[in-house]
Amino acid sequence: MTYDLIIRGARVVTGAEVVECDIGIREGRINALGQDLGPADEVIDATGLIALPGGIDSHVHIAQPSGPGIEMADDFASATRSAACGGNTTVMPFCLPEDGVTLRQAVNDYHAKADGQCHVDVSFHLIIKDTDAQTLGQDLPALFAAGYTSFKVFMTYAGLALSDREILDVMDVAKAHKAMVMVHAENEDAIEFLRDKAEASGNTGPVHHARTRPIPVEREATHRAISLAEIAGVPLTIVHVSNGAALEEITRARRRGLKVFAETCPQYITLTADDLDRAGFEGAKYVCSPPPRDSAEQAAIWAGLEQGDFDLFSSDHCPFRFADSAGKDAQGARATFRNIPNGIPGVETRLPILFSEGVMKGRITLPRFAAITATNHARLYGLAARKGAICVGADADIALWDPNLTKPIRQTDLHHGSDYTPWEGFEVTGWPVRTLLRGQTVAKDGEIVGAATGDYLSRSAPEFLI
Ligand code: DUC
Ligand code: ZN
Ligand code: ZN
Repeated sequence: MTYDLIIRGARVVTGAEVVECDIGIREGRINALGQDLGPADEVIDATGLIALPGGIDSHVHIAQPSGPGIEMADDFASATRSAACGGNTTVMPFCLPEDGVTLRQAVNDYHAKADGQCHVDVSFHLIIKDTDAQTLGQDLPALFAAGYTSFKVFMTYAGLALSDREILDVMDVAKAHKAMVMVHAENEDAIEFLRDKAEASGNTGPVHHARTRPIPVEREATHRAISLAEIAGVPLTIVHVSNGAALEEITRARRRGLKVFAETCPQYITLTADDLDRAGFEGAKYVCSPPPRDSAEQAAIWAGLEQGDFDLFSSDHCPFRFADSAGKDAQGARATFRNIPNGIPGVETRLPILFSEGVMKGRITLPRFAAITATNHARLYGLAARKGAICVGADADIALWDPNLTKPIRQTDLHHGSDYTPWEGFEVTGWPVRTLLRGQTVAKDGEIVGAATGDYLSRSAPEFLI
C-alpha cells in the first residue's frame, strides 16, 4: 500500500507514550504508526523533531461584537492564520448574538463570516445571554441537535451576566441535551461596587481594572457556579481560572465527586497585575478578565498544571489593537479603565509559551502537554476519535516541533490582526516549525502555506456525557 505522506523519524506523542516512529497518512487520516513505513508519494524527514497533535484552542474570540465603536482585531482569516502558525489545527470561537438578534440568526451570521476564510478547522460555542422561551425552548435544543454542543454563560458584564435563576434554567436545558456548560465566574455586583469606589477616588488607570476584580470576586463566583451546577445536576467547565483560591473550589468539588473541569491560560502563568501598571497607557495592553495576579498565584496555577488539576490550557485569544480608537484606545478608555476593551491576543503564542515554560523547564511531560492543549479539548467538546490525538483513524492534524529552536516572541513575526503582543521579547525554546491539517501543510517555518482549507466541525456530546 502506498501512503500519500509519511512523516519519518519524529518522536511521536501518542497518548501516554512518546515513541520514535513513522506516521503513515492516507486521505487526510492517520493510517499507520510504525517502523520503516512505505512507500509514499511524499516523505517529510522529521528527524530531531517532536510530533504532537495539532493544538485545539477551545477558547478564542474572533470577530465578536464588542460594543459601539469597538472592533475586534481579527477576522476568521487572520485569526486562523495566526492559529496555524502557532501549531494549532482547530479553534473554537464563541458565537455571541447582538441585541435583538436570535441565537439561530447569530449562528448563521457567524458562519457567513467564517465560510471559506479559515486556515484551520473551526467549531462554534454559543454564548447564552437571553433566556426567553424562544431561546431555551426552541433555538438551543435545535442547535444542540445540529452539533453546537457547548455554550458559555457569564456571571459578569452588564447585559451579558445571567442571574442565578437564569443560569439554573440554562443548565437544565444543558442537562436535557447533554451539552457542556462553560462559565465565566466573576461576581458582577462586587466588581461594580469596587469600580464605583475606585472611580470616586480618582483611581482610573488600567491597573485599577485588576484591583477592582480581586481574587474573592472570582473565588465566590466559582463556588456559586459549582453549587448551581450541583443543584441542576450538570457537569461544567470553569474557564480562565486565574488563581489558587478559585482552583481550590474546583478541586474540593471534585473530591466530593462532582464533574467540574478547569481551564487556565498563558496570561496566568506569565503575566501579573504589575503589567497593567506599566507607564502611561501601556497597561491597557494587558487588560483582560479575570486579570493576571501575582507571582504567588502564578505558582499556584503551575502547581495545578503539574498535579493534573487543569484539564484545558487555552489562549482566551480576544484581540484588540492598541493604537486604535476602535481598540484599547477607545473613547473614554484613558479617562477610566471601565472603557478599555477587555481581552488580549494569544492564539499564536499559547503553545510555544507552555512548551517552553512547561515542557522544556521540566514542569510537565510531553503527554501532559498534548492532553491539555489538544486531547482533552476534543474529549470535553465532542470531537474525540477524530481530533486531538495522534492515533490510527484520526485526522492527520499534526504539529512538528523543534525543541532546540530558541527565539523571542516578536509582534513582527506574528500573524494576528492586533498591533502588539503582551509577550514582546519573551524568550521561548521550542517552536512549531510545521503544521499539518488533515495531512496538508498549512504553516511552515512561521509562515502560512496554501489556501484556506479549514472546515467547520459539527460536534457530538462531550465524551463523558454520551
Ligand atoms: N472573557 C473571556 O472569556 N474572554 C475575553 C473577555 C472575557 O471577559
Ligand atoms: Zn470569560
Ligand atoms: Zn474568552
